[in-house]
Amino acid sequence: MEIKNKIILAMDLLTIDGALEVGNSVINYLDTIKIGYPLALAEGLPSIGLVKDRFDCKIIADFKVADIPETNKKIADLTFKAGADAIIVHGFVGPDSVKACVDSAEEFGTEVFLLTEMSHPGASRFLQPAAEDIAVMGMEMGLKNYVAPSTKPDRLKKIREVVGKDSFIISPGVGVQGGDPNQTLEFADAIIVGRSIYSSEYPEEVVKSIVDSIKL
Ligand code: 3DU
Repeated sequence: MEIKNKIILAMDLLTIDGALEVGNSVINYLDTIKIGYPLALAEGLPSIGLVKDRFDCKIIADFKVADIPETNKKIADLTFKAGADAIIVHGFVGPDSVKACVDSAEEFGTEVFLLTEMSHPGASRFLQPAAEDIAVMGMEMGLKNYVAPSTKPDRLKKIREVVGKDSFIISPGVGVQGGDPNQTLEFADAIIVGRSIYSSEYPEEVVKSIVDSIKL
């Protein structure tokens, strides 16, 4: 996926009006927006199409899909029907569950991002020990897109080693969670930033300063 300025906005606002307002002020600097449960549950699945149409941008649906294959397929189908260009899928549920989302993406001409490891401290208990194996599974399945944490550069580096230089890694946790843009981009292809941007009084200035600081 081509991502302008290597930055993805995590649009975790609870109103579509708020999302459109933030989007308006930053859209000159980015072309990819991540929509997850906060906005989709608050304003419904149509918020995906609304944001996409308003800003003519790509939407990554962060639904961290983690169910049995049959249910995963239904979730992915509905998400892509709503206009998402990509969906984030948990890897720990195993290859059959992930494949159900891949099958859906193939039908819609969209993409799957495989979530390997998460950025919060608690992820070290269960997900971290499995993360490299999850990445290996992704490679065995021929997947190209991965999600790995910016808050743990050593872990991000490990995941990059497993998936190789030709895979595409997007990395959440930059900003409020402590991840650094340039350190993250040593191993990731794009950073995901949420609160640092949308909670700021001046979202445009924040995005501009991140983009300026990134060594593209
Ligand atoms: O911490 P921020 O406000 O910049 O938002 C980070 C976003 O990325 C947010 O949507 C969160 O749900 C998502 N995310 C992680 O933060 C960490 C992960 O491992 C996976 C997704």
